[in-house]
Amino acid sequence: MSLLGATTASSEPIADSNALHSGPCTKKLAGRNVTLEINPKPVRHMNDLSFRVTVDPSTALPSALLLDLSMPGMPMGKNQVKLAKKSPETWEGRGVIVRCMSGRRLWKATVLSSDLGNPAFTFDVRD
Ligand SMILES: [Cu+2]
Repeated sequence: MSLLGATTASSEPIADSNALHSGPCTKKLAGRNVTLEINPKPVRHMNDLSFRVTVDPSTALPSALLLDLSMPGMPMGKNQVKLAKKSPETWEGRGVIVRCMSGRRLWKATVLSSDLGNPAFTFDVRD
């Protein structure tokens, strides 16, 4: 069965940060600015991706952070990218986003850190 041309259900969540395709996206949480940048752009499936999280202020954070990649409302298997501290305020890691068999493209990247309030960024992934 081909899923090409499948229409998007109106109940499907909408990306809040297609800005990720053109530049970094920032959230203010727990008194800090948390910025996610994904390269190369646009973000595509099955591509070797670089994830960079910048935190300001960056005090009292661990030397590694975990970035959880998921699809809102759909179990896709665990996909977590370990982000290593590269400078006093940046953490970086590499990962791949698989193509969803349903044809949906909305993904969510959550920085798993209670210190940061677990900031989440949703974005569409291009073919
Ligand atoms: Cu999926």
